[in-house]
Formats: sequence, C-alpha cells, structure tokens
Amino acid sequence: NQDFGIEKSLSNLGIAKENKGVSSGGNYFANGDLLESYSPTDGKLIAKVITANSNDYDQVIEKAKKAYLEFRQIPAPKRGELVRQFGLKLREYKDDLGKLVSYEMGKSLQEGLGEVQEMIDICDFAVGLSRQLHGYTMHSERPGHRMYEQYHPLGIIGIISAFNFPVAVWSWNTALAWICGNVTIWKPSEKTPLCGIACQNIINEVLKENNLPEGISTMIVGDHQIGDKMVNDKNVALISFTGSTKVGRIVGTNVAQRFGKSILELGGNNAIIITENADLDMSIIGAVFGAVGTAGQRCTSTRRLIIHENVYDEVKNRLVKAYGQIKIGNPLDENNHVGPLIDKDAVKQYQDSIEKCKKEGGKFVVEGSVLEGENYESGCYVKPCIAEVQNSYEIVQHETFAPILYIMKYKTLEEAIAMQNDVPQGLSSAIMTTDMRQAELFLSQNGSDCGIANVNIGTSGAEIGGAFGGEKETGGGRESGSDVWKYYMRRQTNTINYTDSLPLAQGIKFDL
Ligand code: UN1
Repeated sequence: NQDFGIEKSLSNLGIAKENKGVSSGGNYFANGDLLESYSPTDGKLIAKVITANSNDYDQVIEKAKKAYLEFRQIPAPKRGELVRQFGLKLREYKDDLGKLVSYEMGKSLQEGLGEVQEMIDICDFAVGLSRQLHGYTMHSERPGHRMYEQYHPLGIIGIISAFNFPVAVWSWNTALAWICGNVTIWKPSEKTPLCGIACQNIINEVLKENNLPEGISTMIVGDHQIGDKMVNDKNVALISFTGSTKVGRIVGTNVAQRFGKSILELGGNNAIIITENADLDMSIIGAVFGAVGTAGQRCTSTRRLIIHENVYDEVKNRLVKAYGQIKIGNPLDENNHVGPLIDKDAVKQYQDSIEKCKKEGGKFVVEGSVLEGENYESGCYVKPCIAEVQNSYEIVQHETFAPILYIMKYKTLEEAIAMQNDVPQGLSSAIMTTDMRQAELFLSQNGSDCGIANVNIGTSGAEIGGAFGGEKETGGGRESGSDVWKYYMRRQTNTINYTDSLPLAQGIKFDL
C-alpha cells in the first residue's frame, strides 16, 4: 500500500483533514452536514468537508451579485489576464491536482494529468477569445442608420458538474464565463468535493494577487437540495449541468420554467462502426481505450461496436486478446490501465447491467466480475467485459457508467448507421474506414446524428477547441471551444440613426 505522494499533494493543494465546503474569494465557511470523501482506489477516508446549508447559499449569491457589478466593468482583455494567470497557476499545480483527481475519482494518473491539461488549454483558448467576442455589423435598410450587434455578460453562471471529470468541466465553463464578464458559482459533485476545493484554492490565489472582488469564483459543496435551490434561483442566469439524463430532464425543465438558460451535457451511448475497410490495428486500440479508459465512466466512453460481418470474428478475437492484457489496479501506479469505479453504487449498477444483459440474451465473450483480494480492498474494481448483443436490447439502449462493451454485427453501412443512431442519446460517434465514400456518408446529413462524429479515431478524448456536446437525450448543450462562448452572453442588436429625420422600417409612413 504505497502512498504515491498523495499526502504531500493534498497539503500542497491546501486540503486539510476537515474542510469547509463553501468558498468565496478565499473566505471559507459552511454550516451544513458533514461529507466524507473516500478514495475508490484504496477505500480510505481522504478528508471531510462541511457542506453548505441554505443560508450559506444565500450568502454566496449575495457575494456573487456584488462581484458581478464590479467584474462586468473590467474590459474583456483584462478579464482574460485573470484567466491567463489562472492557467499559469494550473501549470504549477498540475502534478498535484492530477494526482488528486486520480486518487479521489479513480481515473489513471495519466488521465488525471490529461484533465488538468484540458484546464490549461481552455485557459489559453479563453485568453485569446477575450480580445474577440465579435458580433456582426449589418447594413440598415434606412439611410443614415448603422446596425450592429454586441454581446454582454449574463450575470451569475451556475455550474453543476459530475464526478467523472471533477475539474475539467468546471474549467471549460468558468474560463469562458469569466472572459465574458460573468461570475460563477460551482457545485462540484458530492463524490469529488476535494477536487472542487483544490481548484477553488488555486483561483483564490489569483483573485487575491490581483485584488479582485470575492465572488467572481465561488464554490459550494452541497447535496441535491442546494443544487435544486440554484436551479430554481432567478439570480442564476445560466445553469450548466453535467450529469445523467434523468436529472438533466428535471434541471432543464425547472430552468426553462423560469426562462433561465441552460447548457445540458447528459448521457451518451457512443458507438464505433468498424467497417470491412478499417485499419484493424487502429480500430482495436481506439475501441479498447474508448471502452475501458476511465473505467468506462466518460460520457464519451465507447459503449457499442458495430462491426461489419466480414471482419466481425477477427475483431472479436483481437478484442478478447487485448482485454486479456489489461492491467487493473491502483490508478496512481502507471503500470495499470484501468482503475476502480467511483463507488459501490456504481459497482452494483455494473453488476445489474450484466445480469440484465444476460437475461435479454447477451452472450459474454469476456466475462465481467468484481475483483477481490489484495489491492482491491475498496471493492470498487471491476473487470472490463464484452457482450454480443442486439442493439434493440433495453440494456443496450441505456447508458451504464461502467466498462461494459456491447458488440454487434452489420451487413450494409446504411444498416450500421441506422443502428448507431437508434438509441435515445446522441453524444459521440466514430467510423473506422479507409474508404472515403464511407467516411463522407457517415459525416453527411444521412449519417451520424451525434454532436461529435469522428473518422479513424475513437469516441472519447475530444479536444477543447471544438464545441463539445450532443443531441437528443444528451441535452443539446455545447461547451468549451468554437463559438460556445456565445451561450454565456446575451446578444443585443443596436440600430443607430445619425440623421435628423426618423424614417420607419418597412417603409411605413406615420406623419403627424
Ligand atoms: C465527460 O465525460 O463528461 O472527450 C467529458 C472526452 C473528454 C471529455 C469528456 N475530453 O472524452
């Protein structure tokens, strides 16, 4: 039972054995229940956090409102400077934060570090954007008139994030929200509260060094009641929610009721189509990483392989062989490929899904099981497994956040695309082919119906430069790159008359 330097990283990140889970500009308080964070890697208690109660929430809102009035006056490129400095600090803390992500959430150290890299990258992206935020100008139909549009900040942005990307998802939202002139309130997952506190400690340093108002970045650790309060609070202009479709449906409906804005990043059920023209070496690596990486707990994890009948047996045999080589164990040990699931509830869901799959007729070519014994004391380690199924099985239509890969056969590409699309979710998708016609059909309006469609790479591991999100029950939201910043601003159309007469639009005459 090695320590892997985790105690030192916790101390570098300012995590105590007992923490207050509400932060506003370096001022920590909280008066709610106690939450304990256990590591799924070794089952040990990492630290305790006092959560927010309703009164704490109200205080945070007041701080945020006050900070907003000041922050929106600061020119966007100066707000970019705050984000630039935050990116520099993240580089300093990358090793410690990556390690904490790995220890508290259970993903491999490489992936933990990769997540912090995504944070650094979105900061760089946002800094550049802070000198842009363009609107269009257009020609007025009236003489002596000018028309243009501009973007203003929205106000308070609420970010509710999930355990599986405990730090990066916050940064995609917050880096953009800040350069746009908003202030943010973050409710990290209750399963990874320490990652939240660590990030907040880092941004607190930057705010302090720049003498910027408390309340530009606040964080509250709390349960779903605090989440509900935020979702239903008119003070919060936009809610960015990452989580299950089930909860997202409630969040989306409640925010819409009060005419707030929302960005929803919900479940995925991502497939790779492996055609008869695919490079099979690449296909196997893409499929295996997509299915077992992060122990199958990414929204973009590969859940289904739709394989051409001519290469089906070969792909199946190679997958079975590859799965035989996967090392499961402590994710801080770089020799391991797969770490634990987040907690025992997740293990139960994994087991239930396997049972359901078998009942529906699924045939397991790699059996799943919960690992026991030395190094698996936390009870959260499971074996990645593979089942031959029909796409129509209820369990296959459903997202299970675990390393269960479903494989199925197809004859024609049209049939494969129909299968790929025939699930309620629409996040990520991929085709493996060396045939340009197949690739283009897959990317066309007759192809994948997902927010992300890739050729010759897997379904997970999207870069921050593109818009990230999906269609259908994935919720329709987009985060991070491209022109996603527009979600965090309100658009205003301005028409200016610089003449001494008042012609009406549409040629309407109105003489007094
Ligand atoms: C998520 O699983 O919520 O594309 C986000 C990827 C990562 C982000 C996943 N860049 O796999």
